[in-house]
Amino acid sequence: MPNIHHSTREINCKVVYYGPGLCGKTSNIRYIFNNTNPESKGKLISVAPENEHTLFFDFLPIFLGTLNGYTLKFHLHTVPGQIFYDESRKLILKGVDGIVFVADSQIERMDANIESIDNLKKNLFEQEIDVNHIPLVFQHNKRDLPNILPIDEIDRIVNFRGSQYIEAVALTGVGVFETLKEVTRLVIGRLKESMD
Ligand SMILES: Nc1nc2c(ncn2[C@@H]2O[C@H](COP(=O)(O)OP(=O)(O)O)[C@@H](O)[C@H]2O)c(=O)[nH]1
Ligand SMILES: [Mg+2]
Repeated sequence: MPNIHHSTREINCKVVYYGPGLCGKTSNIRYIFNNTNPESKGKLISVAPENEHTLFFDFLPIFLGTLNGYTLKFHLHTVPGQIFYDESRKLILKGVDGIVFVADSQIERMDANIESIDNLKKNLFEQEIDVNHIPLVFQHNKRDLPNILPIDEIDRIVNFRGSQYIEAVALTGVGVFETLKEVTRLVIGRLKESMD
């Protein structure tokens, strides 16, 4: 559930960009950071790991207006994709309100996509979060590359829930704000249900 602070009239929502290593998670966050007004964002923090005990992530707070008189703040996080950073992923997933699964459209990355989906399901299950209920958007990224799967094929492989998907080239920003808009729409929808 989003964190509602009644004293400061602030609602904090957590969105996590999940996916295999090098699929384009950090590129999404960088593009959002570089194309958001200074007054609508906080600092972009990126931390590189030295070992599995160092949390490896990107973190960007953005402000998205108000809801019922409360300031809406979204905290965007990425997880490290590589298999061995599972402890970091578990920590970053704690208290998640919405997920963007970034899939790498390249044919040779399908196994990595599937592995990451299975890992997401496992880690959500461990936190007793229903993978079929949490706000979730799929972003099929790297659509500019030549060696990619047709869109309906990659969607059939990774989109186990038949959720909304967006085609993207995160490097140049294609689909990046569309993805953010869709996940925040879902999270805000859930929030409104809980406030009724
Ligand atoms: N051609 C292409 N390259 C991309 C795209 N998105 C990311 N990349 C590149 O893929 C590499 C990994 O991207 P990054 O955002 O760091 O992936 P992360 O590991 O998921 O955070 C970088 O060299 C990016 O420039 C894309 O849509 N198209
Ligand atoms: Mg990254």
